[in-house]
Amino acid sequence: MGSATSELPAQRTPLGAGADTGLKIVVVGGFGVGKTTLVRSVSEIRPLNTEEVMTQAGVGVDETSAVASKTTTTVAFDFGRISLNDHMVLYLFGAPGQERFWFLWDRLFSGTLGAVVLVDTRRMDDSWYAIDRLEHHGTPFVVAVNRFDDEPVRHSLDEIRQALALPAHIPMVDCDARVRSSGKDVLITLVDHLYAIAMAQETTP
Ligand SMILES: Nc1nc2c(ncn2[C@@H]2O[C@H](COP(=O)(O)OP(=O)(O)OP(=O)(O)O)[C@@H](O)[C@H]2O)c(=O)[nH]1
Ligand SMILES: [Mg+2]
Repeated sequence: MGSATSELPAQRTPLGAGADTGLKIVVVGGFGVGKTTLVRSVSEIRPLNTEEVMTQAGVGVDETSAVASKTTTTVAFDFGRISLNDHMVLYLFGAPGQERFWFLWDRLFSGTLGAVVLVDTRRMDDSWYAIDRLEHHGTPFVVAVNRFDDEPVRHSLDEIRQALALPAHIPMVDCDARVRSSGKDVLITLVDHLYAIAMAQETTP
């Protein structure tokens, strides 16, 4: 046997240096809303992506009309990591968006503290399934509207809230999933929301 130990990778750093809280967060939403883009843009580690090239076989199965320039799709999940501060590290899981992979979602939700629902206003009804599943699991979430440049009309967050029938206490933010600082703001909104829920539970007798 060779000296296998010398080939072992460097020791794992479980959390960011000095961090003591790791939170599992999922990013969900319809097909092609930018989930992989968000995880990629905020992750500090090289994100794990399970992208596959879309082929002719998907024609008629996957709804690609609104995302014509898209050439790959997530077939399992994305994984990334970001330290929000010295104490808190988020583990990010991006769900696959195509309907035929939705059966993976319930597994992905296990142990999840909170979720980001990404919304594309050109295809708002694609978000309904994500919101329904999260409500069913009782998983707290925030809604981030990923603004694409070719939106025919720019709807306000209030209009989008109404269209999604979202209660007033669920935070909504605009974002550009391609921009790291914007993605990070979305995650901070979610952590603040989780913190507010935890505080409210603590003060309820
Ligand atoms: N113009 C614009 N393009 C974006 C934005 N966010 C993502 N994109 C592009 O939209 C395409 C789809 O993004 P993905 O991140 O693959 O979407 P996804 O939600 O992971 O897709 P699935 O996993 O297949 O459901 C990519 O080509 C991105 O570069 C955005 O905010 N603006
Ligand atoms: Mg993806």
